Amino acid sequence: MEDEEGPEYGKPDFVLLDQLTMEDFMKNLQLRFEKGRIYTYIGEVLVSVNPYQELPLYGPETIAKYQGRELYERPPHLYAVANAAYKAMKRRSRDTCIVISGESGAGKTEASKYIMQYIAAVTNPSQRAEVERVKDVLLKSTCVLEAFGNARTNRNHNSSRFGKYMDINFDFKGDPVGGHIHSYLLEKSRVLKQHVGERNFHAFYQLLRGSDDQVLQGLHLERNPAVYNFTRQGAGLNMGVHNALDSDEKCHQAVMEAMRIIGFSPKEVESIHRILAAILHLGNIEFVEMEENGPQKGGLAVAEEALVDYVAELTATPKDLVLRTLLARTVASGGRELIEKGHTVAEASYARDACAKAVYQRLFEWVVDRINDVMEPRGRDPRRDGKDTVIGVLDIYGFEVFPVNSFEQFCINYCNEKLQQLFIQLILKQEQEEYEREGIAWQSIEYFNNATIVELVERPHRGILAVLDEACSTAGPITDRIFLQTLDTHHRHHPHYSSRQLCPTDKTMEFGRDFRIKHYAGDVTYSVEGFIDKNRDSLFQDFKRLLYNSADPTLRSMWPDGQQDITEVTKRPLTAGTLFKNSMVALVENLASKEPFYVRCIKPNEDKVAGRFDEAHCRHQVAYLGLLENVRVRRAGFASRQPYPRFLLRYKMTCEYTWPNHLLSSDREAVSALLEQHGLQGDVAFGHSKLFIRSPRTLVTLEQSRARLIPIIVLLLQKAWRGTL
Ligand code: AOV
Ligand code: MG
Repeated sequence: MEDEEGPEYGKPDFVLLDQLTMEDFMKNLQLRFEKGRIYTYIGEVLVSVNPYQELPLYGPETIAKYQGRELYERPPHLYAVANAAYKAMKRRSRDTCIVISGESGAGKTEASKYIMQYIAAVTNPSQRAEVERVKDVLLKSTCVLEAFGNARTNRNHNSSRFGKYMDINFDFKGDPVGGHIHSYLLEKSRVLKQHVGERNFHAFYQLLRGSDDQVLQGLHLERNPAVYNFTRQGAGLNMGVHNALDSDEKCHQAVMEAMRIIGFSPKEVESIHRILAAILHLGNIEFVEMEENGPQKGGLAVAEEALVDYVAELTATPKDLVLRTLLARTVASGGRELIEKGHTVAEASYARDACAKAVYQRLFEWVVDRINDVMEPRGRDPRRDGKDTVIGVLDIYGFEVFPVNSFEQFCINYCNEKLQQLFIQLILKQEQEEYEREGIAWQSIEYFNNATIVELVERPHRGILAVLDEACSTAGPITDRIFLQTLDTHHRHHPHYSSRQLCPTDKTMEFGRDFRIKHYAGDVTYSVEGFIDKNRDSLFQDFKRLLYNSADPTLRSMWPDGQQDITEVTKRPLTAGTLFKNSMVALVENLASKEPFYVRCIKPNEDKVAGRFDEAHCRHQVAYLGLLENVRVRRAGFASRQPYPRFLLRYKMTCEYTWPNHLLSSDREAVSALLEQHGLQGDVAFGHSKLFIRSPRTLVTLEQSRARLIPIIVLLLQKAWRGTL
């Protein structure tokens, strides 16, 4: 591999560095980046630096170069990792997963797309129609999900505002036969409000800028996003996405086409557009208090009734009901008696916003479900077809810090802590524990374990999420401020927690508003404003019932819980934080049950500038990602380990003492004899139950030897079978 590129391109694997210091690591990373070599290995882990420019790295000829090869045969590339995960799955019929991590804008989503592109390109050589259909849906789903789940932020013009884990199912031939997407906590507060320089979800601007005049007229929309409260902040901004589809208009066309290919019906697409339009109109509705001695006796009214007409028309619900739902709520007063309680202006505005967020969230989830329906493996019978195997691809929102960070950043950063914890468990900890268990001589390596930060967030009773839940379940006016005080009491001695109350001299935090977590990737100050409300995430039942009664079957299907009568809605639903925590725990369990491959993405500079390598910025990421420790563990350790019987099963034909069966006293002896015959015994260590192989070269040698012999063995077996031997 090194020879193929020459030393002027640096070391393709950090394990090969002559000396392992941060300086050497950074020099190699920078040298390679500047020569357009954005990928480098640490063993099987791929380190990737975002080039912020199109590089000629992803054509069909490159795909062909990696197809079917071993990881170490070619220069480092995402395709090699995709191929390795694919081969490992096929070879051992084991589920694998590719975990892509790195901070916001580091290139995770782009990486996940290249991985999918690779898998699509190398599968289904026989062009089976059903497999082609599944591949089309897999590829096109990204475009649709990005429209509804991505937005321009100050850290990334195409930032994923939801987490995505996608399983691809393969049949025994290794062809994709289906898939499933899990989405995690969409940042729905963005529907209402965006920071300066940011935008709402792409879908809104695509609809406004990309639709025909006639379509817009039907939706009562004006083309200019500055007309709507929800898109006003980002109205002057374009998508700013760095790809060929750099405008909302072009993206709109692409999304429409993708939806058609996936199988959204024209009626469904129309419903989607109507829902988006209804949200925009809803955002412009304002409330006014009527005069005390006027005809309405101090009641509430909407400032512009036409907007209510539009919302009613677009959601296919009765206008008077929409109006009533906006102005009042139904409450059960003792027993089963229902009374209508009028809102104040503040309550009505709050309810309107909660409704807009919820409608968008349900729309997003419905789109995901719809894609899942289409990708559901069809007509599969495990008895006839064997069990499907799976490759999971995880592309989640990256660690992020904004000038003001809220509940959403808290969840996103907690998610990144969980993934870092998984990396530590699988790559740093288990590796060392296994050496110990197997009695392999080993010098232990220090690393920072972020388990304590994960605990701070998710520990039962005292963890931040538990304290928040308690605040949410307390009756009466509990405030965000009181929540903060409780946190302070519980965590005043925690090394990763602080607040202004606990550090009165630290002027970078505000009294009664901020707390700070020292995350593995850096310090983040969170403002508690809105934490309780966002965690509670409640919506008046009246809205649910209204939308459930819509005459539009698509919209109606998004609100099954609208069926319930208000008197039946007694059970407190799980909070947003707890739901998120549960989904993270399940995700990590799922990933840990699969054979993992890692892509560690690095953002080269804060300004999204092509080719600029900001050393300090990159060094910080290398440090917190634990990459140096990763190399150390890898260097002192072994590239591969295999239980003796499995090793023999695969390679016994390469040695006369082990083929077809060995007569030695143990499998371990047999493995030793085999390696000796190949002259490879110097590169391995013998554990109690497993063989540890130091360099990947050894595996390549064995694989090549096996590949040479297989055709001969097949021939011999065929002859024996025909009785001609
Ligand atoms: P992210 O997924 O890691 O951030 P993206 O994958 O969206 O980051 O990458 C951000 C931008 O960097 C893309 O829109 C491209 O312009 C550019 N980019 C990334 N990878 C490449 C590549 N291999 N070649 C060329 N340009 C690239 V976030 O979703 O914000 O965490 O929540
Ligand atoms: Mg992303």
